[in-house]
Amino acid sequence: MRNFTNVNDIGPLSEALSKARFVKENPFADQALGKNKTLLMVFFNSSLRTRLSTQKAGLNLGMNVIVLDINQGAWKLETERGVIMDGDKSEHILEAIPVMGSYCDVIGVRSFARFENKRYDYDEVILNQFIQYSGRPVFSMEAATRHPLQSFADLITIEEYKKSRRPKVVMTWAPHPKALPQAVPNSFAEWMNAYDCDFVIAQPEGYELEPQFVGNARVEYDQNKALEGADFVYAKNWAVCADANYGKVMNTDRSWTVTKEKMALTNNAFFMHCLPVRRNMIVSDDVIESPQSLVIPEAANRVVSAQTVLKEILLSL
Ligand code: AN0
Ligand code: CP
Repeated sequence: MRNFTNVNDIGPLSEALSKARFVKENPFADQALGKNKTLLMVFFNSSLRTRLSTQKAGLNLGMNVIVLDINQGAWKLETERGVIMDGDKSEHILEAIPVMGSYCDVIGVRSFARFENKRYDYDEVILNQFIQYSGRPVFSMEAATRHPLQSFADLITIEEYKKSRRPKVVMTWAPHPKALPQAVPNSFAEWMNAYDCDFVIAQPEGYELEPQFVGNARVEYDQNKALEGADFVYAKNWAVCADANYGKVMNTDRSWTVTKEKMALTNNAFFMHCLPVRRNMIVSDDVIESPQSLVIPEAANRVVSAQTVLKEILLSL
């Protein structure tokens, strides 16, 4: 594997899961693999988990790790070609990317949807520029349309906790005051479609995701009905995806918050969320604090997904 941007890059999920199990049980088995190899992590947006877990994954593999926060101390980057740069941007991304590539062996990039232009976001312009111009393997640390390291960690967690061969997994939209990208729900849907489970997406009218991500999921507009018999409840907010109101918040209906009453409709489901989460908007205190809440082990598995992916990339160098 050279680049890791979506579910197809990792190969068959059963094999990816057994590689992840090995990494989890033997975190320091591959210390020699990363010796004298440098991982550069580039952040255009904030992060807690991705930053720490990916750094830890690189260290476990014996890599040197450097981190750049573009918006804190780096030059402001122009990303459009052909622009007369007489504004506040001091450097063009077309020089910055190959320069960054010259300082490392592998690059991770976090670059969220900007919600200015749907085509620009859904074409993954920034991530693809890194792939095209860095000369290095590139992996996504959440790009405009997907968050594959998160989805892989989610899958590892579901595999670890599932009680039946083919669990019912319900991804439910939940309210949030600010517009959030579709990357996490798109990506989770993409991975669940590739996995053997009964996958349902619960959402209000107007919050449809792009068909390429919905895949074979059952879309349900009645959250209570969707939750019936669920084994896993995966909550997430996302902003409107449709062209007309792209990136807008059209609904903050708190009846979609995941509460104890909602969880009572399920098959004693586990609760999942990628974090960060706003309590009592997305999920009530009692649900996220309950024994059924997997948010902490789910976040811990981010080291495992990142290390499994980095290991595959290092093996391909
Ligand atoms: C981001 C999102 O929803 O995509 C990152 C989640 C991992 N969340 C926020 O910006 C709050
Ligand atoms: N889940 C996740 O990616 O968290 P951060 O935004 O803190 O990295």
